Amino acid sequence: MRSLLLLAAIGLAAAEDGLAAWLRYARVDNAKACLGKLPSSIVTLNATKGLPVYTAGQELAQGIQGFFGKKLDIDEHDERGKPRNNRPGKKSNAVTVGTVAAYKASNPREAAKVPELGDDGFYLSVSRGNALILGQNERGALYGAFRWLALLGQGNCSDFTLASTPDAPIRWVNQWDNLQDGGTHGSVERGYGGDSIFFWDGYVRPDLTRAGQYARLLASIGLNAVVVNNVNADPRTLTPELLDGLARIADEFRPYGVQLAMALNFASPQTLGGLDTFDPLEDKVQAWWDNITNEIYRRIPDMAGYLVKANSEGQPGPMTYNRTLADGANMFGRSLKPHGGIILFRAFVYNHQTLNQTLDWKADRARAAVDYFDGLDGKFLDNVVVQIKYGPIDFQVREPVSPLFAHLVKTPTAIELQITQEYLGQQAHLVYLAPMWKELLDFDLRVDGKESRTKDIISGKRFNRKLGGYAGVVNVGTNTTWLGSHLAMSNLYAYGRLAWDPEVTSEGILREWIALTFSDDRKVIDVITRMSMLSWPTYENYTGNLGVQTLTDILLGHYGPNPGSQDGNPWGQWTRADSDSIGMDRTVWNGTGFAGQYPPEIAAQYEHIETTPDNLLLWFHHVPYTHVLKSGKTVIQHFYDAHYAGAAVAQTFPTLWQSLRGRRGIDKERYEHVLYRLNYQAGHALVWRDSVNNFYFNKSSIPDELGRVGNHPYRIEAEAMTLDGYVPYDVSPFEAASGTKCIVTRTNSTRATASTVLRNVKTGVYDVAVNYYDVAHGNATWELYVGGHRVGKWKGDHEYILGKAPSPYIDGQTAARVTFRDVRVRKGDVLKIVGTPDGEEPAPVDYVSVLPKGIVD
Ligand code: GCV
Repeated sequence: MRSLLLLAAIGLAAAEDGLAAWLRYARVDNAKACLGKLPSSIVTLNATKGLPVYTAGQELAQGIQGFFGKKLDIDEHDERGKPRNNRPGKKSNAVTVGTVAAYKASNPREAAKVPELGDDGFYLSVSRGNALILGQNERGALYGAFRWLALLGQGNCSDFTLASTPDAPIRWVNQWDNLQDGGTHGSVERGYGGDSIFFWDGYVRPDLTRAGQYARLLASIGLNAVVVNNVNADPRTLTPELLDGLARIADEFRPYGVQLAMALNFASPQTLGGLDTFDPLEDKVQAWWDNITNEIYRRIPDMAGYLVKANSEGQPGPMTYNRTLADGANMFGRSLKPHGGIILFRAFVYNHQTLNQTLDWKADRARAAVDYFDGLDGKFLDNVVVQIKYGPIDFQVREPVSPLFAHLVKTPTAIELQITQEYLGQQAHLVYLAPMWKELLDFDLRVDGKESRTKDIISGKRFNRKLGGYAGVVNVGTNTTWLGSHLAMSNLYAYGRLAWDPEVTSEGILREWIALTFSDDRKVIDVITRMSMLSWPTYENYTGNLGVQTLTDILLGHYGPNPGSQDGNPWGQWTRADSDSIGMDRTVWNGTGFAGQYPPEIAAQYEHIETTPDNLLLWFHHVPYTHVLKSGKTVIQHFYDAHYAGAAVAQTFPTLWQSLRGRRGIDKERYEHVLYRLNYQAGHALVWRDSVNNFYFNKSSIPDELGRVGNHPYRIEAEAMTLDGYVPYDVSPFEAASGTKCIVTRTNSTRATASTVLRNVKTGVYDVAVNYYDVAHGNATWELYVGGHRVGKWKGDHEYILGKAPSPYIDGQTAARVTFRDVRVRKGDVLKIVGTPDGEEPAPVDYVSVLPKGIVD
């Protein structure tokens, strides 16, 4: 008790590890004010243990107890409305939860007043201590219960009535989980939150507790299916042992109304089945898929369906046999049809080996989806849905909406969003993505000259289609934070909320998520909202402007800066930057013709520089660096300014976060976790800023009008210091090091020092920043001394802490900064860095900045 009082006194909540995410059910601030308005019992209508209505009852009990400290009994009623557990039914003050059908059976007169609900929809009516939560189906009831709990958790216990049906039937999650660690890019491809929660060592994990907890989170935001394995699918997924394991995962999902779906390898009939072909038009291939599909449904009768990546990035597909993508997709459609399953067939089809930038000005990966699907609209079976990445390339910081959405009029489509931040900071940078998704969903493609917003195309409204919706690549892992960072979970929350209702605002979603994840303390909500709403434009500013794409290392981890890696390879994420000009000419009159893939009004807009928005200029046009934007700046000056502006905003994030220390809901564990990442982000934003600016300054030779680029008066380059055991090292790419060089220890067992006399520094108090490289496969130690005093010591352990793609190279992926505040420095002091290498990490140092108060460089 004493320690509790103490915790309350110092304002720190008990430590939290993030596992419960937004379902913490923590006590609300005005709990007392709500007590009189709450029901006294829960009545579940025709609930079966292990199915969603039963779960809804449990969640309501748990939630109300957590939020308000009020314990409710659950009275289970059967299909005729009779109490099952022999407790007399409560006459008043109850929350009743069930399906509309069950309610009709027991209460036909009242049920007639319930409005018509669509699939998965719910009706929620709260009035004077009574609540009625009805689902169009079982999971609809659970969605309704979670919605009410989300409101209660924000201290909203007022009376209201709400009927809500999701905007689209497909609200799926894609996990890119490999069966084995060391599969494509580790245990979860592009996953930054640890190993797969489903698979280990080639099998389904024996303990699937996390799978159930994951389903709970997903159901609470209205998501209804999970593709559990990587789209780069392993044919072994279809072996009997794995199928038995998948059935166990489906069992964990079922109480939450979440269905299991699977990614398939197109060549499985050959590689696994032993056939001499996987040609989709061969009867024996169809028979093989029919048979395996029957096997799956025997084990998992409610399986949602399949997801297939074909003829893309080395994956097999129908085009291997000169068959169309529709031939391929329909083969699965036929097998699934008798079971009511659907096939999501990806539009991410392109050849990453043949595009040639030098020989062909018109070559363009962005064209691939529309080109490959050309002529196929109307040729797909009615249980085939084409899953389209939001942009034509690959989850970049800014892309125009894929034009394929406008071409498939008779074919249902789903938008593929990426919650895992592959090109967007990999959860080590705060980037709240809802504002970007909203822009994409709201975009009007003007098909046939009529309003045709992406959200209305995928929901089926625009072209009168029944199927369609959302697929979110989430890639959670075994980390208790799920995604690798507490703040990144706002993206998962937003994904679910938008897939249910794309009209909700990015900020509204955020405020709700913060209240449930941390607390409804006004300042907590305001500060996290402010940081998060700034974060996408900030990230865009320091990573890739004017539609040039995220200028990351596309050949390695997709994480740090490496603008040069975009060009000169067949991956087709080109910028075509040379010494005078930059950008992809995608016009019809002179370029790749991609602009012409849009309906006429949009095509005309993108065809001309004057009507192309600045933020997509370099996506559509190749222009000189001196081209003047609508803003009045030149392209190159915009680059410089945006990178300085973005990095400057990132410096404010740690300070904003620190202002929340000790506030309600900001426990020590999460506080430190978030602060560590925001500090790291602030440092890495400077790495991004300088790398990209140096790269284009070097290419264009056009100086920054404000004289900042290449001019860093507070820096001491490590290679210019007195070295003992350290040697200079040429960093590649050159722009990832200040002055193109860093220092590394002579051998991987040499303890080394770099020192310098601070002759030009006036005596005073400074922030001292050290830029270094934290590479994988080693745990080097650095110590910083000023005037004989040790200022600090740190380790090269980001690979264990940050979750981002690990890299063994000294480059923009591994460049990092550590800052020591308020260091007393006397003119003439010796500044010394002692590096102790470990493993493959040679304690690399780039530079030291001795910064007067208020300056960051
Ligand atoms: C699963 C990008 C990613 C790949 C991913 C691919 C896809 O290229 O880098 O890791 O593969 O997209 O979406 O299929």
